[in-house]
Amino acid sequence: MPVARPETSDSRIIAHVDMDCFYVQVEQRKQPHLRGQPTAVVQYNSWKGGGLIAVGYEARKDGVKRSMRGDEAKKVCPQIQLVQVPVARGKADLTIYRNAGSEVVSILARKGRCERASIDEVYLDLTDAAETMLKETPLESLESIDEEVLKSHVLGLTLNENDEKEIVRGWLTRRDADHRDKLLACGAIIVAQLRMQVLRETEFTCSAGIAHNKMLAKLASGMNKPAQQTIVTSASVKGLLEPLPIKKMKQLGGKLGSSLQTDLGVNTVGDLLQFSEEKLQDIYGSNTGTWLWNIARGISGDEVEGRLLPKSHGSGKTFPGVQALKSLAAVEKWLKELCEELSERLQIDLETNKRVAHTLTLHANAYKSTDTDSHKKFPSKSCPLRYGAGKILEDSVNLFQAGLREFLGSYMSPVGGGWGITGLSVTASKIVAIPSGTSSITRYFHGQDRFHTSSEPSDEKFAPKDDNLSPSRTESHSASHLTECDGERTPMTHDTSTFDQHETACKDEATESCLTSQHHEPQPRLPNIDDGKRTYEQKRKATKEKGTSSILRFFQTNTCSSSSQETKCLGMESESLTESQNKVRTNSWCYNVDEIDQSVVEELPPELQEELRTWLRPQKQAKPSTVKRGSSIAHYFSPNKNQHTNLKKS
Ligand code: DCP
Repeated sequence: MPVARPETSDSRIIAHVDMDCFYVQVEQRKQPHLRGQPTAVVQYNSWKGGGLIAVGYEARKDGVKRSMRGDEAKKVCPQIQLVQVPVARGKADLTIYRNAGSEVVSILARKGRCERASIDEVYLDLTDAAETMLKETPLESLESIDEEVLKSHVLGLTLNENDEKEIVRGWLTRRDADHRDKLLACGAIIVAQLRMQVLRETEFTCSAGIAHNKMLAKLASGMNKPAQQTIVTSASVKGLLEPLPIKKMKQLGGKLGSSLQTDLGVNTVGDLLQFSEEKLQDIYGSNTGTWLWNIARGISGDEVEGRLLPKSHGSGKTFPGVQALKSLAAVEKWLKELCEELSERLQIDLETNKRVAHTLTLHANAYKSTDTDSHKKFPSKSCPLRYGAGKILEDSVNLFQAGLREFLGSYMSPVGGGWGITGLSVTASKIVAIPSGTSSITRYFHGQDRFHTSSEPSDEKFAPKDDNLSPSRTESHSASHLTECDGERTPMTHDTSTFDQHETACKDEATESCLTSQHHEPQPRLPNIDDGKRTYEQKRKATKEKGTSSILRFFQTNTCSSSSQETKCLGMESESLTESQNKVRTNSWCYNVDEIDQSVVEELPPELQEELRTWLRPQKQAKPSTVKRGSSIAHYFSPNKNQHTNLKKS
């Protein structure tokens, strides 16, 4: 459930920066003749022209929407340019978009703490930069203010059509402004500079919200698009929040929001204001009650995490209609593709960023042809991650089989048909950095020794990748540690989330369904620590000789085949656990939804995204279409800038 975090300061300056029609911009940069043309990016699946996944603003003017397929888009906008996403391994390859996002992040991170929230969204904490600017340059003495700043939308400011910019200038330079508003003004100047820098260096436009916390900044960034920025003053918070449908608030898109609607008759944030904190605490518990009371007043203490890299990696594909996979062989074939892609990305992350992932999760969408229980979902399954495409595949297949058995129930045979898979994804999460040098690996192995020999919580700081030491090879995962994820994404009490709040896989006790893990034959070999140490010593020696790319090589040399003696990463049926194995259960491997990066979800096919988003709260807030004023940036690349088509009037 959501957790209330007190504001560390009510004078923080937080920005949320969101790229405009991102994939379209990436394609337009690649193919400049598309600039200024109505353009959309479509999925690789060409059925009915392919599903639109990004729509440029010129096409939006003509009524093209993301929910359309290419054929429909052509009907409403015959001149539309449809660009197919790049394809690799029979599925969309999002590498260029991911890399383009990284380019932007590297620029935005120059002025303050930066959190990459999705493939095209970033939070910035600009408090220090704004404070410094204010100290150095009193705003009232500013002589020239950049056009881009003057075009800011200041919520709550009454504008006169004729001199909008002068009114904004007046607001920015007010002598009698309170400290918080002055900091916001500095934040607006900094964000405008950053956005212009992004444009100069990457040719991409973006929009931004500037506020005193993440929640408000995020709400504002989509209010005036494309290529504009919106400032949320303290005085405007009430007016901004009150009319907002409760379901549009982050973390209220799911069951908690539904409960507020049905149980309390709360439909807008304003409705929530009628309830006292005590009343909300009585109903939803003290943390969630306080959190609800706070968000209704625009209070949110979530910190911007300093994180420029994705929190997880995922690879997925859908198999709609007749393409549904109906045999284990077909599933394995596709899992191979997905796992190879995932493995490649893990290797790149390891090589480039010296980071390793701990957890592998398999998610699937499935149906039973003789379904009496049509609402039952295929349970997501997780296990410790072992490096190497072969091992990831092996573990994924096992996770799949365990999920399928559970999905079908005991009365149906997994091999007997009668089921179909319409979506598959594999995700690597719980990614941590390895401190440079082999000493980190040493520490890792020490941690792993403890992991296997005591019931104390393991040192999971370093990734378990050695065959003999990998928990995936040696651990059985208890019922309470492999978590079935079904339902709303809800916050947790510890601070690890990519997206402001902190979640567990399962919303509440009622919906939590934790799975018994299952080992398959052959029975597991218990960990042989000596083997592990020996292996490590060999590797250490070898890598020392090989030089500085040791970490990568180390893992690569550990990605060879798995022996038939190997323990599968899936747990055993609980009744088959030995006492010692049960003992290991206390070293939990708990899969948490907050280990999944929203950007990873966005990279999955839409059907899988939809499914996953039932337990990952929605990232995109409502984007009111009342765009009032134009943007010079928006027309930067217009083939005929003189026409100056005002996109916002569309
Ligand atoms: N995306 C996707 N599938 C979806 C939603 C989005 O593949 N169902 C991809 C394409 C988008 C990118 O993610 O370009 C970012 O998504 P946004 O929701 O931020 O939308 P856009 O950036 O396209 O447009 P906007 O300017 O409205 O933010």
